[in-house]
Amino acid sequence: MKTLTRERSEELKALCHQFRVETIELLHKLQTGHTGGSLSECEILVTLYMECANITAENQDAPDRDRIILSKGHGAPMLYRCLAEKGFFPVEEMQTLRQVGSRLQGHPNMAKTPGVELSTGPLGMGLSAGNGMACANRLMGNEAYVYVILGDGELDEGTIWEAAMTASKFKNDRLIAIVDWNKVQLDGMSADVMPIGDLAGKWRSFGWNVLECDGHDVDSVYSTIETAKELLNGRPTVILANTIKGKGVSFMENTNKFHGKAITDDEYERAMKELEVLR
Ligand SMILES: Cc1ncc(C[n+]2csc(CCOP(=O)(O)OP(=O)(O)O)c2C)c(N)n1
Ligand SMILES: [Mg+2]
Repeated sequence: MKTLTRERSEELKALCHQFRVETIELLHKLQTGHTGGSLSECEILVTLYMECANITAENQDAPDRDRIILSKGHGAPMLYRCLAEKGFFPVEEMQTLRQVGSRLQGHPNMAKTPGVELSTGPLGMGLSAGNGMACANRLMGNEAYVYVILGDGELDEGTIWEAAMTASKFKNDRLIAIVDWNKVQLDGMSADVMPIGDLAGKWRSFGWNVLECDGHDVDSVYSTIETAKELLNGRPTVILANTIKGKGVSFMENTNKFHGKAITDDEYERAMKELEVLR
């Protein structure tokens, strides 16, 4: 099993903490944006972009680059922060988030934003597109990986399961789906909105390899993604990443309340204290 060095692991953890703080600061300042899902996907995106995927601002047009699709497009703030870190655009541009004329819209737009592989926002689209990209890569002889980040609420969309069937039919074993499995969605707990049952068993029955990890532990996320990359057994792989919606700020955790609501001044101060920015 591949592991991060202690030093790199600490660097990634520090980056995650920094991105959490910056995301909350920005969304508070703007009084708009999706906080809960951004905090939830943080370690997944940071580990993927900074460590596992072959994606750089320099290779962004190379046909054999890896691709990351944020299918749960409302998690755009954390995606943009990672893209800025990779040099796709200046980090100062984050301040234009969700403003008219900005390249950084509320949901990712592949026509506007460097590094965005697919426009998303309507849930349920990313796996089908990722599947097509994986098929195209195989036809062209590219040994590139396609990563698709899905929300657990997003799995209620029927299109996900059509794509799941199709990916296994086409034996796309360089297609890796990662479920941000925080068990919460927009208007409640996922189990209440639409009980999905045995999630691992469902994916397995659709012909996928299933791995599980702690989605807030960069070491666990890294090792599991690297394991998924090496499976190459004719099946696509899904990683069920156990996460917490709103991770990092106690009163934002495990609730749908901070799915997309403006952060008040009081909430902001309490959050910054918890994150040890304010004392
Ligand atoms: C097709 C579609 N239906 C409804 C919505 C509205 N919507 C935006 S986010 C969301 C909940 C998503 O929950 P989940 O996938 O679990 O995301 P996370 O918990 O990571 O924020 C919904 C219903 C949408 N964007 N697209
Ligand atoms: Mg969710």
